[in-house]
Amino acid sequence: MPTLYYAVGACSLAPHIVLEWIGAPYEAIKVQYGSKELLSVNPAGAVPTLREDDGWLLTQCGAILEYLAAKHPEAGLAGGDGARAEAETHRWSAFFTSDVHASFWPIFMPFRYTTDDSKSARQAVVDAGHKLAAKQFDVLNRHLDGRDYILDGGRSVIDAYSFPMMRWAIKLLPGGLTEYPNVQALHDRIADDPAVQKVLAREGAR
Ligand SMILES: N[C@@H](CCC(=O)N[C@@H](CS)C(=O)NCC(=O)O)C(=O)O
Repeated sequence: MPTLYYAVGACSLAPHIVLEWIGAPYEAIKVQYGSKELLSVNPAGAVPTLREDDGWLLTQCGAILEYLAAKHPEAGLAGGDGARAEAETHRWSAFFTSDVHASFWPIFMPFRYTTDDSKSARQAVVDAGHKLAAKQFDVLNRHLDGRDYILDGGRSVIDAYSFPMMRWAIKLLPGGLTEYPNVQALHDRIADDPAVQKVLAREGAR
């Protein structure tokens, strides 16, 4: 049975949702950043980390999501078949890892992006993060025009990947998702899913 190490409301929410969608047995362990338990499975001290019964450890959210989709083809969460569908999955996985997630780092942890510890310098970093995140949600909003899900093959691991980030946007961006109605609609579609509500309740995520 796979074990997922997660932190409340973090990007690890995505594989947590996917494990629930798949419906096979799994264990989910809540960890604190910087804890010995987390460092013992991921020297980067980051979530998510997935451990299989034979001890194999997989880190990086996008890799975990694509692995789970490939391991459980019966769940139909890969976003479609064929070389182009696979490339689209990699493309959007990279978008969430490198473009969207990265735009939140200056907002969550401005001190990592400036050696000036004045309030105004830190606020400038947060503001830059807001701008960068807005650009990424605009890209996603345009892509979602006329679509229910991100990939052509229907609901996929990539929609799960978008979910924690849409939640961060609602809480942390000055206008939330109001300027991105297609993104808000995707958020609401996923949030309405009973499996997603179950995971949010288990995590105690607000
Ligand atoms: N590129 C990694 C980033 C993982 C990551 O940074 N996760 C955050 C939570 S959303 C974390 O664990 N942060 C703790 C830290 O950076 O100290 C991935 O996609 O898995």
